Amino acid sequence: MRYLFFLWIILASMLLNELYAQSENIYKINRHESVYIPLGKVSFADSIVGFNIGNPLPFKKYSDSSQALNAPNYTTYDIPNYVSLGCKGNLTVAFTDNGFMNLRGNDLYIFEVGPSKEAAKIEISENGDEWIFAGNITGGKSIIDLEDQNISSEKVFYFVRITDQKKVCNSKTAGADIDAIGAINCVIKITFNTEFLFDFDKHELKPSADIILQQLSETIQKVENATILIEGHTDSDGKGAYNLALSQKRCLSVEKELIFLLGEQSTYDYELASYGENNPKVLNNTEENKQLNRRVEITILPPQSYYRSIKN
Ligand SMILES: [Ca+2]
Ligand SMILES: [Ca+2]
Ligand SMILES: [Ca+2]
Repeated sequence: MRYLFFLWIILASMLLNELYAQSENIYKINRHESVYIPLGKVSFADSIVGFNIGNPLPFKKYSDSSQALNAPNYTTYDIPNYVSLGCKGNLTVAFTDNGFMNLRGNDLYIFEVGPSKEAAKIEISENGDEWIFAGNITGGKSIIDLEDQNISSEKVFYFVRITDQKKVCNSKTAGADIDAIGAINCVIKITFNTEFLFDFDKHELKPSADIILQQLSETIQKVENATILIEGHTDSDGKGAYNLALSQKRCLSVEKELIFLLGEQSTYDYELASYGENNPKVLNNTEENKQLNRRVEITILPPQSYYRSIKN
């Protein structure tokens, strides 16, 4: 019986730890609801690319587009911690210290605030030029799952465009009211040419790799809990099986060094994927292209505990 009691204490404290870890990154939507953004404050839009204010206009005090950046800070309707787009207006934002992907579950959360929920169209882009329809927010639904539009789960997106759908045009905050734009499936993806990390045909990190991985570990430490995905690729020179083994060993070397730099006790999950020459970025037909294909890709994404906690 006593053992059962202790077991219960251990389980309860594990549960509390898990809840505590999550509470850091919970953002209020309204008085009763909140949304969990797994990688926290890095996940929000960082800069304004363009703002075409709609017509009729909102009152001037509600038309500062920079209010849509960073973590949500809406308090009340009267305090303009948000931007009103105006009727049919559109706002384009960039993510500069993170991107987002179509991974499991919901991918974006649009913090549309105020008394009326105004419909808006959401589009996304990798480069700010080519746009893909990502869904609509309407009637209090502010969540976007890119899976609904069959959007590739390989691509990283860095831009969001929000266009008001002319639902509420006559209030002092005409158009959709945007407090913040958050990436639920936030990622930080960095690609290294293998030459910076390894000598030709070797899998031991070269001394000059230290500073690169040190900087990488500082970037990783901006988020408390995350999965670190390490993917290794080679060009097509040499035998396929040999290249696969080489990229595997290189991934292990990077993982080992990151564990050393971040500390064995840290809360990061590691995932390794080695492709050898099987997943080239470009055709292996020139020396320059081969160099582009020899790469290690590091993706920081939400922790495995988050994906275990969501249903779909
Ligand atoms: Ca950001
Ligand atoms: Ca998704
Ligand atoms: Ca805001």
